[in-house]
Amino acid sequence: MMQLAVVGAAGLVGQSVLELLAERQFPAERVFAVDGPEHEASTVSYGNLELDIRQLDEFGFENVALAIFVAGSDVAREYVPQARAAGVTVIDFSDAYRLDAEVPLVIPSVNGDQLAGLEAGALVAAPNCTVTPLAMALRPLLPLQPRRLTVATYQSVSGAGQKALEELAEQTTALFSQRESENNVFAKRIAFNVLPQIGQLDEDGVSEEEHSVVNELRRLLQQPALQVEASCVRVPVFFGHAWAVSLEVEEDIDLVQVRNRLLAAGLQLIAAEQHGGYITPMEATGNDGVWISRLRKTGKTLSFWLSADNVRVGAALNCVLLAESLYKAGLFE
Ligand code: 11C
Repeated sequence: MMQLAVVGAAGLVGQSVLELLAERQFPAERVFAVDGPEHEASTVSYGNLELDIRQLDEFGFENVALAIFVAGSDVAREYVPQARAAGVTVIDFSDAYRLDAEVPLVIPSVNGDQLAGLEAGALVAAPNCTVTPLAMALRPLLPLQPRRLTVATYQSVSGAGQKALEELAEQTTALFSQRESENNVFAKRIAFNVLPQIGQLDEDGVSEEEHSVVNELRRLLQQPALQVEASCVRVPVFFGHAWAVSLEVEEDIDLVQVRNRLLAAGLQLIAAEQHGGYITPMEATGNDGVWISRLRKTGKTLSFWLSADNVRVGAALNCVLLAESLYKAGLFE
């Protein structure tokens, strides 16, 4: 039996990680909830228990075998090395280590082989929540020999954290009450609007989120030459991301075979006659599905609509699946 820490436990992803650990009965003897001082909550739910939130700068990592970091890249850069120095195995959901050649970037169902041979004290990076469901949907399509991916994302505000949820709620209420409201998290009003920028733009006008999609996908799919055109957009939706995907491939596309491949990989494939023909972010929220709808082809281009719960499936579940994989590999015995 082992002990584990969730760092960033008070945040949206942290709470979801704790919920999933309890739901899936992760075999931990004890779970510590850890976070920085900026959160007001003093406890957080873990199954039927309320865990006290421990201060990160006072936490003794030597007490745990595994730490799941869901606290952003600044915290990861400062505290992941400290945890590893204490012999702790770390799963980090931030962009601090995702492109580090020394650190595997892993989704178990996509490239779980990258976990082979890891030992206690290892660091594993978990991809961006905009990348994980997309990589899961694309992985079964690799035999078609993808040449070029064009993807537009429709990202809910929960991807930007609790304060972003509050900003959308406040702006929406203010508009109905004919009150002024402020833009703090987002550069422009998000309520009843869409914003075509997530993260800073580089000198070529490409956003951080778009770079994340390109670089992490290439790494996860082991397709370093795949051409990827990503346009990442924030939409006024609280939970659930969506993607409009077009994949140009070398091989002829047989839609029956494609459907079979997607189903065999565990994806939720919606036919035209089911659920009104497509699954929206609202319907994808609160469950573990990676939902593919409106599958169609034009010549050698396969297109579909993808939806998933960004907090649960895009972020927290992959961290918990990684923890389960490492546990099964015997890292904590
Ligand atoms: C969003 N996917 O939806 C982004 C958040 O893990 O690098 C990106 C944070 C990350 O806003």
